[in-house]
Amino acid sequence: MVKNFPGNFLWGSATSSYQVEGGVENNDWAEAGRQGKVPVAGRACDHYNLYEKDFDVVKELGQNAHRLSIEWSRIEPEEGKFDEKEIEHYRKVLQALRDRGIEPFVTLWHFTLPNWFAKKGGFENPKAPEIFARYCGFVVRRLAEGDMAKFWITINEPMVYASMGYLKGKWPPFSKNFFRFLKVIKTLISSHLASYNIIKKINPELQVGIAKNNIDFDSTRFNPLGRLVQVFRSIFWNHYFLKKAFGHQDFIGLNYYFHKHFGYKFYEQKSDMGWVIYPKAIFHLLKELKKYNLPIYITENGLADAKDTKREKFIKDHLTWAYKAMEEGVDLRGYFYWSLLDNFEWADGFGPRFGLVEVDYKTMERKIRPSAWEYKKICETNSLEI
Ligand code: IFM
Repeated sequence: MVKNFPGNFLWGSATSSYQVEGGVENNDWAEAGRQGKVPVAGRACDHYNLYEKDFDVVKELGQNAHRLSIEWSRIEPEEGKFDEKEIEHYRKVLQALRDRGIEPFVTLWHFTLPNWFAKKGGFENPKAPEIFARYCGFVVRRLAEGDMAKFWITINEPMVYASMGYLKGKWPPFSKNFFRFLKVIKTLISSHLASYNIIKKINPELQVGIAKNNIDFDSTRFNPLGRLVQVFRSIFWNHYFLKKAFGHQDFIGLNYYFHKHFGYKFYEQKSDMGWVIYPKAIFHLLKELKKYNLPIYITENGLADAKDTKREKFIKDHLTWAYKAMEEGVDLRGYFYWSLLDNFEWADGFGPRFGLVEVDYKTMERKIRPSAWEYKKICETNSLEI
């Protein structure tokens, strides 16, 4: 059976600056790395220098869109001082995508804080929304001109950031404090609102959204307590931020990785990181997002699979369920596999292999994995044969 996607559907893959660029020294992750609290990204994939070659690969793989992020600590290395040289770098990066006919999705903030901002309390600082919006305004004013980039994501996975950094204590600033966690969520919401307003003021035509990591909180229908708990979890984790941002989003970016069942359930399929593989969840989550009445892009979906034995089926199964959601009225407009390249997986370092493209971190050589050629067939034919 062939499933044909709409003609203008966007097919791509995603990365983020600190995870792939290399040479980033001036942010909180690099600092925590120097202190031995987290692994060090160091040269990462050297994408800062090799981006043209990497975009040749994106093109070769038949993708018509690409999601990347801007490293705030490069653009604003000191408070209020903006580095034109780095803006020029990202202008070239976006131009390189345009030259290849690839639509950029630009994330303004993907987890890493410039050191000066971290020292000021980061997103706990009540002035953070103003500070963040000033940075976003600067970048967008410089980079959105002449149709260079139409799609902008202000914040990547706010709940994951708040939870890993302020509740679980695994990421900078390594706090385990529920009140700080709530405070950061609140400030991230205000930061999104402030940056949305500034971007729309610069150019109302630009499409601005958030990349939201939503979890499929499941339970059997025979467990009323389980169901209730899962509904509350979903209201808080999946919808609180989106509801607060209501009226200040032109699209929703869905990052899907997690399905959580209330109580024990055996799952046969897991990724190299032990994450359950449960493609139907993407259908549940997309259907849940329908009520916002906004276009949706799957801005991340992927797995760590070093041997590349599960990735092809993973992509096809998730797309099959995403397609079903579209058949049921969900306005889904694009899919970005995470990730284009193997990269720095935060506290897990370089172990997990998420890439469509394998990276040899010693030689920086790239090798396209077999599953990427299968994904290419989908991207190029704009259809999925199952
Ligand atoms: O690598 C991360 C990315 O930075 C944010 N979303 C989830 C990915 C896999 O853990």
